[in-house]
Amino acid sequence: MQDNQALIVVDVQKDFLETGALPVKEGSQVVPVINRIIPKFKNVVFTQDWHPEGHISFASSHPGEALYSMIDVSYGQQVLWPDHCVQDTAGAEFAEGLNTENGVCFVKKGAHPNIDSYSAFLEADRKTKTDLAVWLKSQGITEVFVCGLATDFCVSWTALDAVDEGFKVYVIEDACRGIDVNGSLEAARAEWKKRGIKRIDSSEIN
Ligand code: VGL
Ligand code: ZN
Repeated sequence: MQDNQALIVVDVQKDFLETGALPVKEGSQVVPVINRIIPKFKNVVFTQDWHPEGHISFASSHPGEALYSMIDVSYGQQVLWPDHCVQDTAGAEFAEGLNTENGVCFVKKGAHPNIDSYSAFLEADRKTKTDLAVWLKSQGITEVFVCGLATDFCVSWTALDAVDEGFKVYVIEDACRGIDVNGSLEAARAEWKKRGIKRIDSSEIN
């Protein structure tokens, strides 16, 4: 790959693997695929979902509301998840075997108690920015390749916000796995198409 291209590895954390608190089907299968493409990039960014206890996105913070149901919050609708990726717990650690050694940038997101953050660029209030776009631009990056967990939430929101930041965006589909609640996977793909995001296979990266 070229120097203007970065890989963004989204939330490949223990809690999103098959045995985790918020299991993504076949989640662990992305690890060898991602490890294979990491060495092809000079710039690799790793993100981590990083919630405080009692986070607004946890169903346990809303007694009487069902897991995976949707509630209205100040910034719109919020899916209620099982407690996951609590800061400094084992579940928030990177998946076993993921090669994070040569990462050049590490982004923790969702740390605000009252705002969720699927995207590595922008929190769910759609106002609070992380430093990621500024950092990528300072490195001369113009194209980003997004992979990780989960396709239809953090990968998709990160990819869409990358378009808004002016990057050319690719989603490496075989290096992602989705959750798929209420048609979220189809909806994400439709949105990518509208916004010019290309879906590619890891074999196309050389
Ligand atoms: C994610 C749901 C809740 C993700 C994070 O990484 O896709 N999904 N928090
Ligand atoms: Zn989360």
